Amino acid sequence: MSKIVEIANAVECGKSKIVPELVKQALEEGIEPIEILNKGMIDAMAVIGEKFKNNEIFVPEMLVAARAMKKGVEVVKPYLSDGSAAVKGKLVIGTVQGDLHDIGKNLVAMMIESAGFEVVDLGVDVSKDAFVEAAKDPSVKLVGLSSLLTTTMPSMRETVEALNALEERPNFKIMVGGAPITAEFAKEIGADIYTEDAASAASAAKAAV
Ligand code: B1M
Repeated sequence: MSKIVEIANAVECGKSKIVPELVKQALEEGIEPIEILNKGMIDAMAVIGEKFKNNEIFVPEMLVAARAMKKGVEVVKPYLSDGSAAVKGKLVIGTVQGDLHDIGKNLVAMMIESAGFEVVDLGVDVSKDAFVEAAKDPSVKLVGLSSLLTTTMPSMRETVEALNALEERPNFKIMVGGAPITAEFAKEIGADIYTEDAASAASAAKAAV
């Protein structure tokens, strides 16, 4: 069995203690860090999502898989930096109100940080007002909103509306993403940038400032 398959299986089974060790071994074998992340961990979470949708697993299993992935990401994180040392600006990021999913948001924050940004992570279930307060800081160049639930898309819309009404709006760009978000939705709600995944979020962030 390849190391990538071993990692994916361990993430799917929620083996938090084993995943970091397997990730270390994969790195020692010379497997590209981005492949470990994409094929070993992100793809495993997609499988988990399908199983949940089909009622093959339930919330506790999703939770343990998520924890296992987080442990693996901690190991691979230092290897994902693109070497951009200079601070390009500040990113404020969070998952919108009502939504507790943070793995994707954390990956986006991590990749943008690796691309040379200072990151202020507001966490999950972030209110419109908290985003607005954070965006008033004149050094903020990007505000990132993540939503994983169709039911929290209205929350993203309201937050973007509030950010668009700010006097400081010319200082920053608004980036949105998450599984149910599309480029059309981003445009409709008045966000500047939509990206599908963490790697393209980092490229778009660099291009935006
Ligand atoms: Co939940 N969940 N979940 N969940 N969960 C989904 C999202 C779901 C699609 C599963 C399914 O039904 N197939 C479904 C949503 C359905 C819908 O809305 N249409 C769902 C549901 C229903 C729920 C609950 C309602 C379940 C319940 O309680 N009955 C509940 C809601 C809780 C809440 O938020 N209020 C819930 C709870 C949970 C857990 C807490 C158990 C756990 C989250 C743990 C955590 O995040 N700490 C969890 C998990 C793990 C998932 C799945 C399985 C995996 C999500 C994930 O981490 N993916 C998910 C199924 C799936 O996505 N296939 C599911 C891996 C991650 C790397 O991808 O987050 O998409 P993703 O991020 C990507 C891109 O989307 C993008 O880049 C990231 C990296 O490449 N991206 C951005 C994300 N944010 C971005 C921001 C950007 C740019 C790009 O710019 C700022």
